[in-house]
Amino acid sequence: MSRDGVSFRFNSAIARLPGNSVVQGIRAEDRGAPDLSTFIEQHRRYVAALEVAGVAVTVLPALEDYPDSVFVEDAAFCLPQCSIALRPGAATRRGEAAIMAADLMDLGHSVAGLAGAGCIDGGDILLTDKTIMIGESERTDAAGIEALAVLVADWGYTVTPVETPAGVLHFKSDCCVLDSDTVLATSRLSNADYFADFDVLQVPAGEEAAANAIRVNDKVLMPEGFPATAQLLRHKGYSLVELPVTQAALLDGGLSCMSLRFNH
Ligand code: CIR
Repeated sequence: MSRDGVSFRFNSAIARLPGNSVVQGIRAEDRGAPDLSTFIEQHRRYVAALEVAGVAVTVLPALEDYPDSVFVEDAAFCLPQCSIALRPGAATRRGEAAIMAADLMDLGHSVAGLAGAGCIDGGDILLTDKTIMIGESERTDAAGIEALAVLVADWGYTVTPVETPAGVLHFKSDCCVLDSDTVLATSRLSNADYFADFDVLQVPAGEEAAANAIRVNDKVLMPEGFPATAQLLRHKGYSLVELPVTQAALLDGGLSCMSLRFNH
């Protein structure tokens, strides 16, 4: 079933400020710790860009016990019908889900939990207008994918299990929705046949990190510093907002990870 716009038309979002502990965030390769004041400024610009795109953003306070909690997307998954508390695959992040579930309930969401003991990071969930693609990864396992598939079936959504490429943190590190029929993806994913039902714009070689972008209403928010990808998207008619995300990138994070976006 196609649900036009469910994957990119939003009126609300939740973000969380980075705290002092963000310097201890998980990273695959240590290229230095983020600088907190620069991170806060980049986060402020990110929230402002969401607002300009037409989204009311709730910014939650920092959680010092959870260094990676600025990456709110990994703790929950929001659909118009219900929000789902996830089970992040990294042990140091597991407790973020219960805190986010309580925050979502405070904001009036009904929140369901995953049955069983499977894990899912929200970064592996690509909501499209056709299906929900979920990448199995080092953080997301088959049991977690199945548990989420059972929950969302109640609202008529299908789940398509896929593989997050080896060495890539999350499925959405490498792709994003641009509209109901179009995705932006790196060659690692566009060659994998996952997007047979979509038109695929391939991220130019050397600019793979540009795939962690987000379509929000009539804007595409993308990381700055990727001119070939920006030119490709502009040529296709997308209205871009380029944002600095150097501090999140030091922790393998990007634009999609720093908000939960939904219609409420
Ligand atoms: C982590 O390794 O969990 C964080 N340092 C980065 C999480 C980024 N989240 C995302 O891509 N959805």
